[in-house]
Amino acid sequence: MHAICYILGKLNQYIQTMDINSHTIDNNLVPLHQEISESNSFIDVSKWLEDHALPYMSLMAYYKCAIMEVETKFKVLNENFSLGDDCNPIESIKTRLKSPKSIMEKMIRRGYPLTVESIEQNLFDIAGVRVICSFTSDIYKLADALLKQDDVFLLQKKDYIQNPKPNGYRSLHLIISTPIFLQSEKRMMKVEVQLRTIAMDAWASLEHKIRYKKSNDRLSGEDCRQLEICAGLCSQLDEKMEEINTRCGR
Ligand code: 0O2
Repeated sequence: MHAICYILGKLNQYIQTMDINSHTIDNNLVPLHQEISESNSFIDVSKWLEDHALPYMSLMAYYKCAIMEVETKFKVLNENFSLGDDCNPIESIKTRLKSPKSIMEKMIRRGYPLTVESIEQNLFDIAGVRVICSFTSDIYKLADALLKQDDVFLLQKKDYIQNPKPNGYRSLHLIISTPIFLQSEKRMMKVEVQLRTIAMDAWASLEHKIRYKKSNDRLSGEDCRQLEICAGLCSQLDEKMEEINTRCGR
């Protein structure tokens, strides 16, 4: 398993710097093949690459394309809304491709077979687009506008703003399916979209950092309670800002 993670990690590094043309993939594989051969002589590298690495690399490249498509959709909506309201609803957009380590961990945790097909079938959050909005109302306005588009299909919606997680986490999560157009095919790809306000994002980022630092050791009950209180304060901040903004006639 360690070897697979290592190789997938290396593959991901290569994907960051190349386009999805298959000829380019082949050329990029030559130095990669050498590097892996030297450090993992105990596996049949050529066969492994042929059977798993190329399909994995292609799949990750498709997810990268899907991220670009969805990010562009939000940038277009931001421009469009700013024409009407004279105010941009989006503060920033962050994107990420799930790392090979996280993919493997989730596949194992959920007991799915470790194949490329199974990764595509079972994981919905490989491509992630996080949209940080100014106000809570902007989140729903943007989500509605995105879901109205005729090439966006909603697969799953989790509204952690209306129903926050027990620890206080708030965000709107959408799993959508949307097409990418390749040289000779159209491919439907799943993308996880998370929409949050600045306050929700600040809380989630800091909570993630604190929890990550603890890693193997669980947070104490008191620390969990304090984090929940902070989430409540962020929620109040959002409500107040929304109120003021509405009063100011936006
Ligand atoms: P990353 O690197 O941010 O993507 P699972 O994915 O198995 O945990 P599920 O039901 O598929 O569970 O997804 P869920 O809980 O709807 O959303 C998962 C993602 O939402 C997480 O991704 C986080 O980004 C975010 N999230 C959910 N709950 C919390 C929370 O309590 N605190 C923070 N900071 N973020 C949260 P990943 O994969 O954990 O990481």
